[in-house]
Amino acid sequence: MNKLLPLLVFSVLLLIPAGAQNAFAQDSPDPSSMPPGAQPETTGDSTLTTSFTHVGNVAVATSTVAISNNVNFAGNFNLVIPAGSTVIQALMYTNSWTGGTATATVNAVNLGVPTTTTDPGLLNHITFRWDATAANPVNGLNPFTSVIGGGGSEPVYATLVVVYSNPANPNQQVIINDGTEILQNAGSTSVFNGVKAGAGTLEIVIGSGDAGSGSEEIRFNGVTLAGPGNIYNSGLGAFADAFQFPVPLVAGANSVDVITGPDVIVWPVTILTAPASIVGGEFLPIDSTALILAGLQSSAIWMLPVLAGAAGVGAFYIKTRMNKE
Ligand SMILES: [Ca+2]
Ligand SMILES: [Ca+2]
Repeated sequence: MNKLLPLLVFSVLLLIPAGAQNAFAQDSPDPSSMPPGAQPETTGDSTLTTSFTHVGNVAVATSTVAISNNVNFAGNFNLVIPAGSTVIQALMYTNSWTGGTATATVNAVNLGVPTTTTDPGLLNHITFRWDATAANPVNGLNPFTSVIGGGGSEPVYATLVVVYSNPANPNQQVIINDGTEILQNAGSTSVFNGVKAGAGTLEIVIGSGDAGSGSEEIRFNGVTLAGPGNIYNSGLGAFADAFQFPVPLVAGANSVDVITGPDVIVWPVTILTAPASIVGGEFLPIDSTALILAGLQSSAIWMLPVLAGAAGVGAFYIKTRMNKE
């Protein structure tokens, strides 16, 4: 028996903060660069979880820049954002291997106080994440600065993730999983829930990968996308890598495995763009684990963007099937 509970929820977009964790990496599997007493975390104990899910005519633009341990750095995020787009959310990430604090600007806008996450196995490693939406990222170059202080050191990457809407986009969902996962001789699995079967795009940012080592691999739903071999190799410069893969999606949960050998890495953010949410008038499942709807904890949550009003304000029609068949 299914019982349908309709809800009408108005929202500019669906921003679903779940239990966010952020992850980052270290510039090397070289314990000499670790703080006294700290050891490289060797297990997949801090998997990235879904922090935000956007649904609608959305897409994502990302840019990662290698920082090479400079605690006072500047650079440019180079984004590809089509004309006619509206920025919905921007997030900037960077890291420190030794605690401390961080400030940042994008397009000369001070981003304020970041949220932070750590890996339980290496608490001195901090991932800083700023809401950079107010910096209004644009197509092309977006200058940024960051200063790591308070004893922090060894930032290895800076990443800007921009979710934008554009009428030319298909109806999609952009799922952002983040946190702080440090790995050595280990792998970690991050899961995207509520996905519709079809073709998607997976993005992965890795810090602290060195040109050496092997046994490094990326898998999606158990299928190898890269490696095994040396794939975290400071491809963007010391010490950052970014990957983008087309991926076949299955309905429901889809998983990405990041695996490393002796090379210590940090994994702070991974993003899946997938088709959403309506086909043939049927409601397709949205990330039910990330949805926080007061009192609605059912087996499945169905959602339909209903209309778009002025200034891009959208409406979402949400139904919940309370009882399993
Ligand atoms: Ca870990
Ligand atoms: Ca490597």
